[in-house]
Amino acid sequence: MSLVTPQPLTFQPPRSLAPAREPGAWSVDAIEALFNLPFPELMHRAQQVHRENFDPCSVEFATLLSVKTGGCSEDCGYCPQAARYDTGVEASKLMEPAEVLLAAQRAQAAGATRFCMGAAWRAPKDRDIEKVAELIRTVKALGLETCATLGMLEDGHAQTLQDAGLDYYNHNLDSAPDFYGDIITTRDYQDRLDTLARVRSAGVKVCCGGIVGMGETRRQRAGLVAELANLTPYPESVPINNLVKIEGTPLANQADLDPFEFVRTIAVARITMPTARVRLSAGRQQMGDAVQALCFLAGANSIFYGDKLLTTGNPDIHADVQLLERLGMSRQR
Ligand code: SAM
Ligand code: DTB
Ligand code: SF4
Repeated sequence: MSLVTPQPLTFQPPRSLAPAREPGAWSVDAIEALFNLPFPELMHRAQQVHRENFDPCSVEFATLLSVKTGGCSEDCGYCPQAARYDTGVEASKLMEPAEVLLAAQRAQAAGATRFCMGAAWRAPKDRDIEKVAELIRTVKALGLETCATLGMLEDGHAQTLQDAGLDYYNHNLDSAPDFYGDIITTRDYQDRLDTLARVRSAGVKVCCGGIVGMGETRRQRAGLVAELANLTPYPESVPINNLVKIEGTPLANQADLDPFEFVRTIAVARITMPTARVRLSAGRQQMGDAVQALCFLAGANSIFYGDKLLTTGNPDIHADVQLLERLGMSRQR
């Protein structure tokens, strides 16, 4: 019989093994080289970086709510909310604070720690910002972390949102600069970078990622990650979405991405943005438990939690809780 009493496993991050990198230091070549690594090698590197910076068994739960749905003037080729595509999504007005409060209370009771409000706007108007600021105050008062995604922001908008208690602003680069124009023509890459700069300078944390599986090449996936990793500083939160194919949009019949390529994208995001929350975002419902588990091994440590994303489905909350239990993982508190 052993005389040694087993100690409970507690997480202690080792001292950093990752070399410090200058801002802007990631070339597309270097990131493509990571993508090209043998899968076990890539996963090993991603796990090393993950463990240096996070408890690898803990996952953040963020709940989404579409506070203003559909009727959007933009032409984003993936989006169910663009008015110009016949997707069956009905346009609605901005929700009232009381409705949002109920949804946020439900999310919190179910275990979410972050609440993200999305609006299908190209860019909010001044009066929209005032109304969303009220929604942010309402959610923040519950003790939840707040996030909003409202489209492009003008000078002053981010500051008003920050004053109301906004913790994060989500605005995605979506794809590599040299693929972007195949997907969206009504606003350009620089517009997005300008909004991200306004968010940063108002002291709101940046949530910025993209979508894979839109027909881009591996090099273009590397190009997207390079843009994200070279933001100075890189985003605190990085949502990696797998395209959800929507009937009526130009990308409705896009071929499926190899799931291992999606996992590789997560791993490369983790290695290049070591302290970011890398969120396994849209596309989980179509993914299966085993691929999701690989994403956690690759360094994903956040999910959208709740039966709905903005307009499309997401795994049932009980299934998510069970998945983490089966993996011996837990939600971040
Ligand atoms: N209208 C605002 C904007 O475009 O910034 C905010 C909401 S928009 C729906 C937020 C993000 O959702 C998009 O940038 C895109 O990355 C993601 N998204 C939208 N439709 C998607 C789809 N079908 N599959 C995967 N991700 C999607
Ligand atoms: C992000 O990167 N993905 C979320 C959130 N940020 C706003 C949105 C996913 C939307 C998927 C399609 C839909 O449900 O309408
Ligand atoms: Fe509009 Fe945003 Fe959808 Fe583009 S992604 S069509 S801006 S709601």
